[in-house]
Amino acid sequence: NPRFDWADPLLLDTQLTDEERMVRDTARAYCQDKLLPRVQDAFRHERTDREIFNEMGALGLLGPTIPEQYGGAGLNYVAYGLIAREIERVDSGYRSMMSVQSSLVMVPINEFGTEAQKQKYLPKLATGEWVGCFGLTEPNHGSDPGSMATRAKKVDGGYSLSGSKMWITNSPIADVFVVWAKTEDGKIRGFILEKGWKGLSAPAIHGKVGLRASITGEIVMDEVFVPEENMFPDVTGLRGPFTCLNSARYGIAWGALGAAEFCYETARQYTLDRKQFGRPLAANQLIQKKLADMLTEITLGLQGCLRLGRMKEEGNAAVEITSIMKRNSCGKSLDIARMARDMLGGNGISDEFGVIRHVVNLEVVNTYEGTHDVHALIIGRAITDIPAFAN
Ligand code: TGC
Ligand code: FAD
Repeated sequence: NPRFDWADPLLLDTQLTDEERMVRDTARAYCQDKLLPRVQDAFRHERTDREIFNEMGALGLLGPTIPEQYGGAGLNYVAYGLIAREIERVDSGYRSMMSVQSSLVMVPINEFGTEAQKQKYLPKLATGEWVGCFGLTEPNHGSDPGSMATRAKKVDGGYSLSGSKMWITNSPIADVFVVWAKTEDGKIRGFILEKGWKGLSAPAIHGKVGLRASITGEIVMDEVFVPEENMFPDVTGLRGPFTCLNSARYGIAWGALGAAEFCYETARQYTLDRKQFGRPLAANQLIQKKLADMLTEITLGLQGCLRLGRMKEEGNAAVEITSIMKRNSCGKSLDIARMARDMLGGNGISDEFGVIRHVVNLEVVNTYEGTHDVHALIIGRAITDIPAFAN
């Protein structure tokens, strides 16, 4: 009789190629050996370790899907997902740092950039010598980025950008800013800005309750001159930023389940070890039901992510499937983290056990890159052909 594996019931591991397993093992070793020991302190003191970009770059974890000729690792989507899962098993903030750099900065430069832009920016982003950020959200326009107020005015030799972006991961430490703005004809265009340019600043946002190991800020642009050669030449409209989001949302779908796995495994061990009423907590039916619910959702979710990764490789993944997976993984992982927090009793409140940190992180992950409800509306539109968020 086949034996049940409580950590991998559908034997996901056996569905991976040798290369994918090797990438996963490399990422896992780095995350467990180098990231895990510093996360509690980083989270407690709201400290982002810039060195992490160099470390990830040295291992090929930045821009994993970008071709090798531009410094990327040239890996497939499943490998990228496995990396996100391992990093987020430690902390969603560290995965944020990686996925913004990889999907939201390197992907658009690779997809929409000129040859000169690719050669200038991608290799240094891949090594972590440069940090990138992605500015779409504004103080007054989050779920509805099509209404953005940031403007790019045509001037001699380029564009003058004015406006502000809000809640931007990595912005206070960024060297490279991928910013989306409307030109005078009302079309959305993408621009690459560099740290130090006149009129550009990126103040940090402090006091976040979640994602404290990942720095977040604004991007403030006061007539920043951007030379013509720093605009993406051919992409217009929301297709530009959404192409980046398709990749990042896919990575988040894997990543959030990595956080859920940590919470489930922690709750399992804790309830096996801790005794109340003279026997392990895990001997109680209520506890076993919670563990069963957690493992069921994680297992089905991971299998869905793997299927989506394979579909992306085959080129037949409709974008709405990414909404299904991002929404499902984030919502379910948040439920699992909250349940695990409860099962740890008072200790669940302590940051020493890691679970409450995942709870507050996952509140953010469930909100950014399209909220849980906005993804429901994207899926609902695809089912009914009626957009519920627009007139
Ligand atoms: P809509 O009419 O739906 O589409 C406008 C144009 O965009 C195209 N499009 C897509 N293209 C590629 N991929 C997709 N997923 C696409 N979705 C739409 C579409 O075909 C159309 O093209 P065209 O040529 O016809 O103009 O636009 P809408 O304004 O009605 O959109 C509504 C909605 C809800 C779908 C959309 O605005 C949305 O997804 N809102 C959520 C916003 C969001 O996700 N923001 C993320 C900001 S970045 C971030 O959070 C980073 S955190 C990272 C970290 O730290 O890890
Ligand atoms: P709103 O759009 O104001 O939504 C508020 C509530 O209303 C939500 O519950 C939403 O689901 C609901 N809602 C909105 N519209 C509808 C509707 N039509 N029907 C029903 N309900 C609706 N953005 C970037 O561009 N780059 C980044 O790097 C980045 N990093 C981030 C890092 C952090 C830590 C955080 C918190 C956010 C980050 N964001 C980033 C922004 C993020 O993408 C937005 O916060 C998110 O898209 C939601 O937008 P909002 O906060 O304006 O909420």
